[in-house]
Amino acid sequence: MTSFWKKPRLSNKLTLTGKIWIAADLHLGPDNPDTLRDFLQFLHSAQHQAQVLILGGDIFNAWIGDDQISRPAPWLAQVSEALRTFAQQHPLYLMRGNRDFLLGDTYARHVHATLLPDQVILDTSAGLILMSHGDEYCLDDLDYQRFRYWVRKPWLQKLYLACPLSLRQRIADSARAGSQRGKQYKSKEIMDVQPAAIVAACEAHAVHAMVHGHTHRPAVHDIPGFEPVRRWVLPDWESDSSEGERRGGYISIEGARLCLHQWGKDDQCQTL
Ligand code: LP5
Ligand code: MN
Repeated sequence: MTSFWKKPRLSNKLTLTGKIWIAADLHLGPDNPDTLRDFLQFLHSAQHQAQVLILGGDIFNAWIGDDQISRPAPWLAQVSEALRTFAQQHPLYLMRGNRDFLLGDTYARHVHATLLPDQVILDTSAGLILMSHGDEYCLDDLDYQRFRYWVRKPWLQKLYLACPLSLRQRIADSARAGSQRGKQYKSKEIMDVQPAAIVAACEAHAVHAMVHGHTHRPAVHDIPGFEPVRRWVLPDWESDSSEGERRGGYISIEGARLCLHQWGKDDQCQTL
């Protein structure tokens, strides 16, 4: 199905060769050492089994500025070192999410990675795929879209980044707490992507496959009425839960096939 949409508009195209691994929503930070351990193991496997790695946003639980790297906390030093080791052998791409939208070129350069724009077309052996973190399509979550609108303002970011790191951390902690409180009162539907927004984005870019994270609802989703369009949704990672549940996984692209791999579940593989 190469001509489902009429007019291709390919911007931000990234041509990739070899086996690609994509993960998102790692939410790494000082409070989840087991997730960090699993991620470091994943990076080690990726180094041997993949040729390209893309981290699709919310790599960090709350990114308060690239200047953290001048005196990194031990957990961050470990992550950066592991990313750099991977990037010395293979291309590494980082995308921003809603918790690490302040990730910048300085950090990307620090780990020898390339920072991606919020939407990118992956030109892969399996075909063209639109990739994004996913939050921008949650258009029914008005409360979140308002938050997003403001925190993406360059003047507000500049103001925030001019504050001392300790104050930035306190603001980030309170934003995280506010987010967690607020989510208790929102329905799953409101926090999901809006199908019409996905269809419009795929149409604008003339693709019929999308990979995103953010919703923490990993699956290969069809969009009723727009069957050629499919959303491949990445899982979030969590290995520190007190209930002992361990979540995580990634999407691989090899040859003509995409596979969704989730810890403890069967792989789901399809061609586009
Ligand atoms: O992230 P998650 O899964 O919990 O929920 C998201 C939406 N929430 C967010 C907020 C982030 O988690 C907070 C990230 C902190 C980053 C560092 C702070 C930098 C501040 C920089 C200022 C320039 O994205 C949540 C969605 C959910 O996904 C599902 O889609 O519903 O949306 C909200 O909860 C919106 C709320 O309105 C957020 C309110 C936070 C309170 C604001 C406090 C102070 C902010 C100060 C700004 C200067
Ligand atoms: Mn997210």
